[in-house]
Amino acid sequence: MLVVASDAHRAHVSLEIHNGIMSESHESPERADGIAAALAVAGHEMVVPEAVDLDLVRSVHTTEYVDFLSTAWERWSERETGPAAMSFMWPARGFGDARPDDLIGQLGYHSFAADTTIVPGTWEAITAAAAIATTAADRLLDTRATTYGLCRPPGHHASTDQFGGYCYLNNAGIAAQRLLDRGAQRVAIIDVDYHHGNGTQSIFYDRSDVVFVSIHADPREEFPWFAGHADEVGVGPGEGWNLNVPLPRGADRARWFDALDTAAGYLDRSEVDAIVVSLGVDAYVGDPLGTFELTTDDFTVVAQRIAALDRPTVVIQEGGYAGEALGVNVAAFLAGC
Ligand code: OKS
Ligand code: ZN
Repeated sequence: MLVVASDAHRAHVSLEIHNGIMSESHESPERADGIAAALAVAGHEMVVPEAVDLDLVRSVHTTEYVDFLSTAWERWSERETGPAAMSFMWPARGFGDARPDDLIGQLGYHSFAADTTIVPGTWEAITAAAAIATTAADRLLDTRATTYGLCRPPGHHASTDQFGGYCYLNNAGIAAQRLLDRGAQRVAIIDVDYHHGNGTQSIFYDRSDVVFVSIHADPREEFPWFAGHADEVGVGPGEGWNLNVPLPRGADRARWFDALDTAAGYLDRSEVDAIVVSLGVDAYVGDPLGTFELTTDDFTVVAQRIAALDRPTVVIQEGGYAGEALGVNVAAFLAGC
């Protein structure tokens, strides 16, 4: 399978507040390097992406947000000495939605969590990840064969104008928009990451041309806590085009595969002509951020079930943090495509 990847992600070494301590993010450069190494061993063809298409990025995100991301580190470094740009206040319930002029206020306005910071290499990495998603979509359309975009940082938590959950630009959303721009009538994004893809959901919530389907840990007991419930079905023209299948923390393999049947059945009925897979592999039994129990071999079966939908498919990397097993699990998934 064609794998689109870049080394540009390495410059992005972010911090997160975890267990009350500021430390290096779980979302590390070793993740993508480990996946690339495992995919090279498996014999996949690797190519670098074309230059990023910022007009495409701006059709998924607001111009204000993209401009903010492109300048945030420089603005931070001119006045702050901390190693990573982040806010310490977010517009929670009861506050207004006016965008502040000040940098710290804008960092709060454009984010939703204390797990995601902006560092010197962030812009380079996130634009490379968006380019990877775009090139993976383009090569799919050129060849009709499934492609994989090794995006890092991930994207499914990023909305039109907010970063968080280690995500800044919504790579899967950018791939889906590219498929639409090149002729697809309706695209499905199936998100199998352990965490709900709140950003992807929100970007396409009022649209019927992108169907979002997600299997994830129930937000009543897991990040991102404020989105991902089963009653979130879309609004306006998007009503009925969003399906969440939340599972309790610790759900076993049988329950997970039942959820996949539900998701796949819904997709098959949705008349989509292309599929984007948001491939988080943090539903793995050994993942430090997950509580599900999928095995390495299960990821091959998941891919086979999605491949049986028989639509042109592009696979975009999201989460997964299980050290050496991360790359092995991604390779297992690609083996089933
Ligand atoms: C605790 C970790 C917060 C969860 C971030 C989830 C990132 C992810 N500091 N999303 O799919 O994998
Ligand atoms: Zn995740």
